[in-house]
Formats: sequence, structure tokens, C-alpha cells
Amino acid sequence: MSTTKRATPFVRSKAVPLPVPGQRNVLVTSALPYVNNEPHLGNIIGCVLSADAYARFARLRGYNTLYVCGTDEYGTATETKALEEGVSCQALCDKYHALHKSIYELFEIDFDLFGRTTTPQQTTIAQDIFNKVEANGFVTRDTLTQLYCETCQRFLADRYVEGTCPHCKFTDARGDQCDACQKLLNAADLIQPRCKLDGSKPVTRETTHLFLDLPKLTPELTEFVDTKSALGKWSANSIAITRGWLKEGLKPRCITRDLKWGTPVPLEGFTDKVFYVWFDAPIGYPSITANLTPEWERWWKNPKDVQLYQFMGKDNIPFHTVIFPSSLLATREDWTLLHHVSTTEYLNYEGGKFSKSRKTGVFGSNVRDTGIPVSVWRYYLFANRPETSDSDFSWKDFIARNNNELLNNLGNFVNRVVKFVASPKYASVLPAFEWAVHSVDIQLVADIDALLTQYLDALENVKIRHGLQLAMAVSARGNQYLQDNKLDNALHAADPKRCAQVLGHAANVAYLLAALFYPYMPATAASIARQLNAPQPKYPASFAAGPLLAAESSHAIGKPEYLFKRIDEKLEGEFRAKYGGQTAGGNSADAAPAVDKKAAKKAAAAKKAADPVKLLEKMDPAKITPAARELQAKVAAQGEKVKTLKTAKADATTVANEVDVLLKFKADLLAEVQAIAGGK
Ligand code: B3M
Ligand code: ZN
Repeated sequence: MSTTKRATPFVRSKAVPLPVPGQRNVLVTSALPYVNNEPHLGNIIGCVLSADAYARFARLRGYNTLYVCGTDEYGTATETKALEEGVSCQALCDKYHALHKSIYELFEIDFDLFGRTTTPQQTTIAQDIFNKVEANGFVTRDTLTQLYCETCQRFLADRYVEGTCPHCKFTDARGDQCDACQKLLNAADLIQPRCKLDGSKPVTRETTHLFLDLPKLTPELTEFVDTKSALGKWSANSIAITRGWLKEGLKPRCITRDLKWGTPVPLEGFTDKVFYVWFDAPIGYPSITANLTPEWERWWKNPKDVQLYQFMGKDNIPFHTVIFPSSLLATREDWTLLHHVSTTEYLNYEGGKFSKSRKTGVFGSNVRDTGIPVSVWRYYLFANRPETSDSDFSWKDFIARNNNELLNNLGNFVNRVVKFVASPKYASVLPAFEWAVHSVDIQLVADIDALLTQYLDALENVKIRHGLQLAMAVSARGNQYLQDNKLDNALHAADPKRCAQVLGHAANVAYLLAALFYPYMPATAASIARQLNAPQPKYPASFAAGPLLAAESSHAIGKPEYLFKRIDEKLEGEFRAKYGGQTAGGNSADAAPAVDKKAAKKAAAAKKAADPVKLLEKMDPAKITPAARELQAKVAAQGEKVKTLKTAKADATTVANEVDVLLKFKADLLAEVQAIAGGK
């Protein structure tokens, strides 16, 4: 069903881009995906695809642009998955790195390099950063008590421990969270803990770890946030989450782990430990660049000339706005620090969650299997990019957007123009014409110019979804122009001069569309340029300034191609049946085992019954005591705090402590509510 050829006339130079002083130099990164899964549509729009649109825009604008990404390969996530699949960590990383790479190739993500974090460059740079941070006095030590399995001879990360939940006594609680009562746990608090790997009973052991002294770095980090968040126009949620962390007060952050699979710590007494992934992973950005060019420091230690744009899901924010900048500041070197952070919320699938195990949702390789061209997928994901709130993938909407927007608007416009020129009366030669002399043409040019200005402004500010709407508006304006001026054989017969004018303006709009859609649908843009037999389009400073194509002399065009094809609405049901989603019989999420459903319902009911906030809401307001009101406010505030910490992926201990405070407030409130009900 593929209609747009992938061959692109927009061939990039193979030379590694480098920043040039005095020019605009843009360094683009997207969050490094873990190597333990196959990415789904939500993952794809959440980082690599969004960054790709911006990087393509920046290149087309003529900025020196470098876009790097790669797989995040160290840490427990990899170890766990390798155990599960019964392979070595290295083999697991190789497998998933290749999988990610092929999916991003399918999606036409134009990285300068899609690398990985398990390279010698990573070790060198991470250890070098650490050594400087340590020499400058920003590393502290602390001794923790952790579970140790004597059979495995290793400290057990929380997720390697199971046991009885201290809160609800569920016997299969995980070390980091209880699936029955949902409470966050510390593995050390489990009753009768057991090692998940061999079932034996772990012992407690003391272990000394290294900490990044965030309290000491707070003043300069605050200054960095104050200046950069305004300058780089950070998204509202990234500012809120970062300020939340600062307000809360930064605590020393543990940067080492008792693991094998990671970058070794180069400090006497700690050489059997590795760096914690979240200290190590962001260093992947410079180290991947170092895998591309020995001149990587020209990008990464050059804040005067380079602006760093980082793309990620919102749960990654504090690691990029707090932890990583702190590590870099503590080196006392002049690093290129975050300029603009672009974050996404979550993409849902048919009103539910993507889930590999439940076979719900579209994953990378499914996209290939559908045979629907990647341009359509890219378009849909950008049009529904969860920029300011969660959004939803639905097959109905997907098909409708293809048929109504891509095919009827953009495809129709370009096809009408090219086909008309290709017809025998013009024999594929766009005639010379007068530019913007007729009042109707002057208006068209002015309207498109205004849209172009807005489009450039939107993309400069990384408003990716809005930029796409504006590109579509240009196409719609083109269609309206063709309709108003009745481009057809009769016009050609009656007034060849006017006909050439209409065609000339329309062809120029089509050519501009190739530039406007290039960041979003590169294959589509390439097809438009090919059909017009024109070189890679650039963004003109102004559309009104003069035509991009033809005018004074005639111009031979290429062969018409169909940009898009109709997708039969009947396929909606078929796709749902195949990839999950709401069917007449109900939501596929309901396909979960009935026992699960029952247990979950029971747990929810029990929770509700004991929820003092709900009880309070049902009460006669006149009876509610000031003490109850006060506790109610405390519960609400503390609930918010816990929510923020969880979204920000604060460490488990911090969250657990705050959850305890919340539970205490709730218990107090429940007692108060019961007292009121009992007629105190
Ligand atoms: N791998 C987490 C994630 O994929 C992590 C991002 C690292 S970015 C340096 O959500
Ligand atoms: Zn529990």
C-alpha cells in the first residue's frame, strides 16, 4: 500500500556537523530508551520522533545541527530483562539496540548517530566527570543497610526482592511496591524477604555509597534554572516539576550501586561498584557524540556558541533539569547546559494503556506489518502529540485523518496541480507567468506569507503540533485558491494567461509545502519536490518576496505520484481486532484474567469504604469540625506532594516517607470523621 517512495532528494552531507562561532548551532537530544522493550507509538512520539521534527526544521533553517540519541544499556532494567530472557546482559543489549535502531530507521528518524551507552567513550567521560566532581568536593559518602543474598553473592536491588507486604500482608509484594495495596516499599521493610533469583533469605549488610552533594550545589543550580527556564522557554510542566524539587530542598543523591553491569566507579574502595544509571545515562549524550567525532567537545563544552535542545517524556524531567546539570556544574568545566526542554505527556491507546503483555497497542514492528506508509504514522503522531496533556490513539481517528486531511487536503492539492501540468496541454512544462499582479494572487501570497511567519515562529518555539496545523492551513489555502479560480480546461481554453498565473502560484505553494512538511513527513516532502522536479526546498524569508519556482522562464516538472491512498473505513474493526481496542464486546483491557478483575474491584471497594476524604464529602457540611477541615487540607496537600514526587521519579525512600506522612494524616482524618459520625 506504500505510495510515497522512500528515496529522497534531500541527501545530507556525510560530514559530521560542527558548530561555527557566530552562527546558530543547535544540539538536539532525545531521551535514551532502555534496552528492555520494543518501543510503541507513545514511546516514539515521546522522544525520538519529536526531536527529529525539530532537528529537521533546524537543518532546513540552515542552523548547524547535531542530533544524537542511543540506547540506555546499563543498570538493573537490563539485568532483570537478561535474567528473564536467559541471556547475558551484552547479548540482551545487542538484540534490543538493533531492534530500536531498525524501528527508528523505519520511522525515518534522521539521527547523526544512534549510539549506545556501553562504549569505552562512556567509561572515559563518565569517570572523568566523576573525578572532577569528587576533586571539587561535591561527593559525599554514606553507609546504608541493604539486603544481600549470600547465595548470589550480591546486594539485591529492590526489584530483586519479594516478600510479605508490611502494610497489607500480601505475600507476593515486590521489593519496591506492593501490587495488592499499591504502597511503595523499601525492600528492607518486607516481612520474610526472599531473593527473587534463587528464593533464599537475604541478610542485611552495610554498604557505603557515594552521593552527589546537591544541597551544596543548590545556589548555582537555582541560578541556572532561573535563567535558562526563561531564556529557553521551558514547558510549563518542566518548570513546575523542577521548581517543586528546588522548593522541597535538594537532598544528597546516591550515584553508585552494588551492581556489575555499569560504568565502574574509579575511586579507591568503591571499585566493585558501578555508577547509578541516572548519573551515568545522561553522560550518554556527550559519549555518543564522542563516538561520532573526536571533536565532541566543540558541541558539549561550548555554551557560548551552542544551544542544547532536549526532548523527553515528562517523567524524565528532573534528571535533565536538576541532576545532570548539577553533575556538570560540579566539574567546574564550561559545559553546554540545557537550553530548551521539550516534554510530552502520555499517549494512550484506544482509551487505555499500551501493553505488550496484553497485546494492546501498536508497537514499532506492527507499523511495518500494517503496510501503511510511515508518513501517515508520523503525521498522525505529530497531529496528536501529547504536548500539553495526554492524548489518545484511535483507529477511527487515524483513518479519518488519513482520508480527510492527508488525502483530501494535502494530497488533493498537490495532485491537482501536478496532474494539470502533466496533461497534454502543457506536456509537463510549467509555463512562465506573472507573479502577484492580479489582486487575487496578491491576497494569496499575503495570506501564505502570514501563515509562513506563524509556522516559523511555532517551530522556533518547538510548538510542533501547532506548526503542523499551520502547514495544513497553507495546503487548505492552496485548495481554496484553486477552487476560487476554477483551474480547469475551460479556463485554459478561455484565458491561457490567467490559467498560467493560477498554475504558477499554485505550483509555488506546492513547493513551499515540501519545505513546510519536511520536518513532519520527509518522504512526502521528497515526493512533492520530485514531482515538481525541484531541488531541496528551503524556508524562504518571505513568500511574498518572489516565486521559488518558474515565473520568468518555463520549468519542466516530473511525473505525478500519489502522495496518499484512501484507507477503507472497514479496516477499523480489523485493526482493532488485531491490535486491541474497544470492540462491540467491550474493552480489550477487560480481557485480563477474571480473578485479577475481581481482586482489583474488591481492593478498590475496600479502599473507598475506608477513604476518609470520600466519607467527609458525603457528610452534612454543617457537622464538619474545623479539625476535620484542617486535616482534609493536610491530606490534599500531602497527596499532591506524593503525586509530584512520583511523577518526578524521586527515590523510593523519599516517596515512601512522604506516603507514610500521607497515611498518618488520612488515619487522623478517618478517626475524626468516625468521631463526628458517632456524634462526638
Ligand atoms: N532510559 C528512562 C526512560 O527511558 C531513561 C532515559 C535516559 S535519558 C538520559 O524513560
Ligand atoms: Zn501491600
